[in-house]
Amino acid sequence: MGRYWSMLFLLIPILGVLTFVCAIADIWPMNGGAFAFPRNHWLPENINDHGHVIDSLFTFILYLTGVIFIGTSSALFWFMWKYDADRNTQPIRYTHGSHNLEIIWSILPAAALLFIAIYQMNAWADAKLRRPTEVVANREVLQKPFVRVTGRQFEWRLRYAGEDGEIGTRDDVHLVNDLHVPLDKEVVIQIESEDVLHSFFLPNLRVKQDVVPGMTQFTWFRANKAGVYDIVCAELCGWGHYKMRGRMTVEPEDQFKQWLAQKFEEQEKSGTTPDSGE
Ligand SMILES: [Cu+2]
Repeated sequence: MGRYWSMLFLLIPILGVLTFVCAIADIWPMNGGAFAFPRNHWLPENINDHGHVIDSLFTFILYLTGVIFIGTSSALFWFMWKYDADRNTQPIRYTHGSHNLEIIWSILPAAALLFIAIYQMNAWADAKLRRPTEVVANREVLQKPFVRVTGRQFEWRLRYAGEDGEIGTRDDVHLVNDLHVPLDKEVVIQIESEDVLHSFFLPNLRVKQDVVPGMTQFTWFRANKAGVYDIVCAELCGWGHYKMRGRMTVEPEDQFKQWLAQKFEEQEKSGTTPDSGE
């Protein structure tokens, strides 16, 4: 009887590996075809110049954990198969563990984690530490954000810098959930929270930044394909978390400027400025 159970355990690595192979090779049912369900289950289209760095890190870790997963679940199957109680004629021998094995399976994972920590350092620095710079009056300074995103239950409030390039002045444009980004241009976004923890996630740009109340943070990217994409909250932030979505429109810079000027005009005409906390 025990051998049937061991077969069940063998199914886990087989089905698991099949799922990922179908996703990576883009074949049914993990592809984006007409009858596929769920659709486009793998990574969304990457439109960030730096996105491939994140994707290859993701793939590398997936392969690494995949190999370990196959190894450990095969071993589990093998032991259940070989030492099935019904078929075991040998007398049972008790053991209190192996010192050597303990050392090996402590050192191997530690080494793997250390390797990943060092291997991803540059990608982390590019995404989180090396904010783009610009030259102002012959001095190299950190690039200013063109929009401030404020997460609150349950929407993204946006405050665009307007023509003067400064956030917090009279020509700012206030909008909700409607982020527009100039195409092929390195941009900086300022991120804040008004209430609880959120996470500002742009799946197509491979950008994800926790939004922490009381902290002002920055993220930057260069979008290289025009279109309309998702903004999602990736941190459970309350009952309405699921609907905390926005829209990101990537468009050529002149079009972006035109759009912003038009939004400013509309705002002036209506005479109302959404309450954005200041
Ligand atoms: Cu949220």
